[in-house]
Amino acid sequence: MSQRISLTRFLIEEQHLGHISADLRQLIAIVARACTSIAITVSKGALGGALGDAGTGNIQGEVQKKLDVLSNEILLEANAWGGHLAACASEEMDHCQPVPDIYPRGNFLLLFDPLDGSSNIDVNVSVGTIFSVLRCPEGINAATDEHFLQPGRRQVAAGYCIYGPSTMFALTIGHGTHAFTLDREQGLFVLTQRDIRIPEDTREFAINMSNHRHWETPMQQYVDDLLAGREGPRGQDFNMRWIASMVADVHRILTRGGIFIYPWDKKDPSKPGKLRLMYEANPMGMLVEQAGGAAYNGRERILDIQPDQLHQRVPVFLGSKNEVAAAVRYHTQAD
Ligand code: P6P
Repeated sequence: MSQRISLTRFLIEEQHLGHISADLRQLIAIVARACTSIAITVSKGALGGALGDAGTGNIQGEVQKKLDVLSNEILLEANAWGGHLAACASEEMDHCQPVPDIYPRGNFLLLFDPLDGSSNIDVNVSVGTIFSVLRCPEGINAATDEHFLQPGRRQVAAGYCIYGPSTMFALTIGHGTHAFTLDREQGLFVLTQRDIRIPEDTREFAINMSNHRHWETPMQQYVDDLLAGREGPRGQDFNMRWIASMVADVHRILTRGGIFIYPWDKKDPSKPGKLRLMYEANPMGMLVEQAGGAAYNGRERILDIQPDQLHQRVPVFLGSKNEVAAAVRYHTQAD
């Protein structure tokens, strides 16, 4: 059997290559361990007593699931005492949370969606944790929301953990995108995909078609041309997938290519999109770009967007770079 490389060994080798510092290595290892705890809790399902609603809501106005709250607490507790972090920000918290005064603080900012797709939890569909790491600005000890407002190209690491038939941890530290599979018997992640490459072309798109009538015209035209298949302007047939769990849809795209789209729609014109920039679009955008794909908001590169709010939303087009370019062309030509 070829030599198994654990996440621990992978991170130490990346540190020896000068790709990451000891503190960032520790941060990623702690996040991965927290995800293992979440995986164990999620996999218990109804037997874990943590299904259903928490009876609370988050800043997005969304009902929180018990597992949303529990996953958030697991990540906060795991990252509090290590001395590698200045503050955390989460979809489940209105504002960022500095590391408690009783613990040493470090130079990184951690953002996460602790359990993305949690509406799928109660129907036993794959969900996941998404995380993003930024540097804390020099000289800042008590970070506030404004210190998190950095464009996605400033991320030093990004990843997700997908809780599916197997539990997998996808990671980039700016030198490719890699995936690890959880060996539950040994309680460690093992490298199973090094240097993932997304095919540049695809015949598979992922979108929630029920919103078609609410989209901008170029968005409708782009999808209508996909549906027209080989008789239409694209000259080939396309397949569709929509899991309604971003981590699962993105994992499929990292694994076999495709394009994932959550565009702006006029259901609520005040919202620029459904997905959140800082802890969904940015980390997924870095993972996809590092695997040779592209991530746009329909017109500009997601990682170049200068955030002005911690929980701001953004339209998302990501995946096989030639298909993302095609979708963007429909929008820029319409402009
Ligand atoms: P819809 C899950 O709630 C989520 O934030 C993403 O994981 C997913 O891609 C999207 O929303 C699904 O949205 O409108 O299809 O339910």
